[in-house]
Amino acid sequence: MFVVALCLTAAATAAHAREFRAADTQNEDYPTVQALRFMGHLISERTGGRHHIKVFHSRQLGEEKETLAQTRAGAIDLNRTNVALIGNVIPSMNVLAMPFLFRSIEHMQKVLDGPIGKEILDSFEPYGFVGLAFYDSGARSIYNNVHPVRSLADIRGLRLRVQQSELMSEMIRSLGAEPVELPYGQVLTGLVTKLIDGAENNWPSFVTTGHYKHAGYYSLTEHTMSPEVLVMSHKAWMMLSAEDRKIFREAALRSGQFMREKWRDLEEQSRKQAEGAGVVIVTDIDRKPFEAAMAGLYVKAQRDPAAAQLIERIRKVE
Ligand code: GTR
Repeated sequence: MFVVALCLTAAATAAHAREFRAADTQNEDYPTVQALRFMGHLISERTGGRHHIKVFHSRQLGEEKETLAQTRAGAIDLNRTNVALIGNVIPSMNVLAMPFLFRSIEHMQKVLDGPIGKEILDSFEPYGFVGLAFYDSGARSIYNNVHPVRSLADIRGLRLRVQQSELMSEMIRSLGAEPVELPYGQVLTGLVTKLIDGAENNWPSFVTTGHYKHAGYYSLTEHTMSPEVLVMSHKAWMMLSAEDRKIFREAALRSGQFMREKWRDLEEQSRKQAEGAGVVIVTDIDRKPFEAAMAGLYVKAQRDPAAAQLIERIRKVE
């Protein structure tokens, strides 16, 4: 009887041992990818080797729009994307990408590390996802290869690549530029072939992709601080025991802390690299007209009472 019970337990454990596939668009050494690996080590360790995470970086599983659809369907287990992409599906994610919402990186971290961040992560299940953690992503700024951008007049008419996100398109359109939605992996070719005049992103993405070699003007517009988010497919989550879910959640949160230090270093290093390569960095920008031009986005977003409330709560965090 005892032997039978033991065998059954072993069989059940083996049946639940799994390799989880994680998608990330960034390159092998990018902080988000390192964080996913770190999380995988923690999980293997804490489950006694039962569970593993295999990280597919550099868009090996596809671009964010597609991998999100696959994660939702359960074909990919874990996915690290920018909130602007998942915002097409989950409205609260678009709130986090709103222009000039966060006053500073510290403000953003306080919101995401606190009760608001937790509530947001806990609200994904109706959409087929489970929210595990936020990762830092700094601020996004506009870069181009035509001329230095200091004012709205300089932006007018530029063809700027944006993520495949309606909100990001609207943001750039409201500044008077022409948004071109392209997947991340096509931006470099877009710059080289002059399909686009520029794009917008944080320092590490601008540099690790090589965009800085083809867009010599980087203007610190810092128009959005859309963070990164790590989600798990609801289907994969349902296969985990209560104990394993706790392990996954804890490992994800620790990976967020681990990532922060790597992020800060890379941000600084990337800026220096761009500067060293001769990129003109425009810092003297009056952001007030930018904010005013984008105000309509708030009017639209606040028509949804849940979004309006979330925006207000975020603004109130000191
Ligand atoms: C990066 C982000 C990626 C991707 C990319 C983009 O900052 O880390 O997940 O969204 O921007 O612009 O496509």
